[in-house]
This record gives sequence, structure tokens and C-alpha cells, in this order.
Amino acid sequence: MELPSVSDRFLSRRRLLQLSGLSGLGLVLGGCASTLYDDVVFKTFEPINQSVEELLLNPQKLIPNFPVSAIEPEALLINSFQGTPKIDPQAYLLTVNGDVNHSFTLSLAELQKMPSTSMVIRHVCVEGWAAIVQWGGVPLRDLIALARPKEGAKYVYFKSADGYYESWDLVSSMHPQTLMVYQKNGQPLSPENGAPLRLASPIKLGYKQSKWVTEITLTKQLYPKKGYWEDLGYEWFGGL
Ligand SMILES: Nc1nc2c(c(=O)[nH]1)N[C@H]1C(S)=C(S)[C@@H](COP(=O)(O)O)O[C@H]1N2
Ligand SMILES: [Mo]
Repeated sequence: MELPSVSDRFLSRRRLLQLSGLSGLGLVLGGCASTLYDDVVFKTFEPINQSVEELLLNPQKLIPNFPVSAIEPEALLINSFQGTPKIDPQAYLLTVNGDVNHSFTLSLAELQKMPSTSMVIRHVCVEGWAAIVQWGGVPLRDLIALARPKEGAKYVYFKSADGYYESWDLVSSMHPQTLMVYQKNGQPLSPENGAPLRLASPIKLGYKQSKWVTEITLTKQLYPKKGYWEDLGYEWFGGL
């Protein structure tokens, strides 16, 4: 099986600072030792309470990848509450909006031009099955950094083309292995598995991993409608 490199290729710190509007600091501090750089950057954003800046500069711990040989191509069952929506990948657009300084919309081609990464993780469904899967796509944290969330933004809502909806905490959304993926097991993502774009992360249960995502909205509050399954009684955090 041909798989892309499993190594993590995230945006460089410098590039993320540029994208997130903090590049002025980078210019001023360009020649400084990295410890001083960190000091000043952190002081600038004090007091920090899991702000986007802190989450960008202090990525959370990585979950170890499974080897590619552990992938279980047959084990990932299709689980869709309402069938597979029809989406033309050529016309598909992802919108990122809400409590951000820079709302934007990207086509699939544009998303695929962004730095991508790949991981081999376990998908766990509360209905009693699990599967080791390789996912490839864009770190959600890069999209969030591009949108430059407003201070106080703490939640991330995901709207799907089938009417499914989800909400995550910002910290989990900024985990380096929380990805918006367009590839599964080395192949383009299939429509049943959420193409053109779905969430994938080793830190959350299967129902948190929205398929067919069309809109990502940053919010300061968690609204009464939290998620399709959550609103029917499932736990909201859904951590693994
Ligand atoms: N849009 C949407 N996303 C969804 C679902 C869904 O019904 N609609 N089901 C969830 C559940 S319960 C699981 S376990 C996974 C299953 O992903 P898969 O069908 O690719 O195996 O998708 C999640 N994301
Ligand atoms: Mo699930």
C-alpha cells in the first residue's frame, strides 16, 4: 500500500505566527535567542488561559501512531444517521467563521494546497467497534490560526451536509492530531466516510468526528444544541 509519510508536517512556528497576525513580533524578535523570544511572546499575551496563542506555541502531547502495518481496512464500519449526502467536490466550499477576525471560505483544491499531515490512529465508536485507520489532511489548528479567533472564543461548532452538527472545546480542536481529512488509508476519502472533508482525531470518540463538514464556527459559548448525539443524551466531551 502506498502511504504518505507518517511524519507530522505542521506549519512552522514562524509561519503560524504570520498567519495568526502575530508576525510583527517575529520581525522584531527575529534575531533573538529562542528563550527570549518565548519570554516576550508569552508576556505579551498574559494572562493566558488556554488562548489560541498559547495553544499554538505549546502544542499538546502527541498520541503515538500505530504502524502502517496495523491498519484495519475492513474494520471501519460506515455509521451515518441519515445516509450519504450528495456533494459535488468541485463545487464544495468549507467556511470558517464566527468569533474570528478573519472569516474565510476555501475550496477543496485550496485545502489540498495547505501543508498536510498523516496519522495512523484508532477510531472508537461507542456502539462497540473500533478500527485502526490512516487519515491524511490539514490540521484543524492551522485553519483556526488562519481565522484568528477573537479573545474568549472557546468552542468550535461543525456543521455537516447531512444535518449532523457537533461542538468541540477549543483545546481539543487545537490538538496537533485533530485533522480535517480528505484521505483515508492512502486513498481519497470515500463519500460514505465523509468526503470531501471530515474530522479525525485520536483524542475523541467516533461520534465527535463529523463527516461532510461544510462550516466551522468559533464561539464564546456552548449553546443548548451541542451535537446530534449529545442532544439525544450522549456525553459532550467524548474524550478517549
Ligand atoms: N455528518 C455525520 N458525521 C458523523 C456521523 C453521522 O451520522 N453524520 N456519525 C458519527 C459516528 S457515530 C461515527 S462512529 C463515525 C463513523 O465514521 P465512518 O462512517 O467513516 O466509519 O462518524 C461520525 N460522524
Ligand atoms: Mo459512532
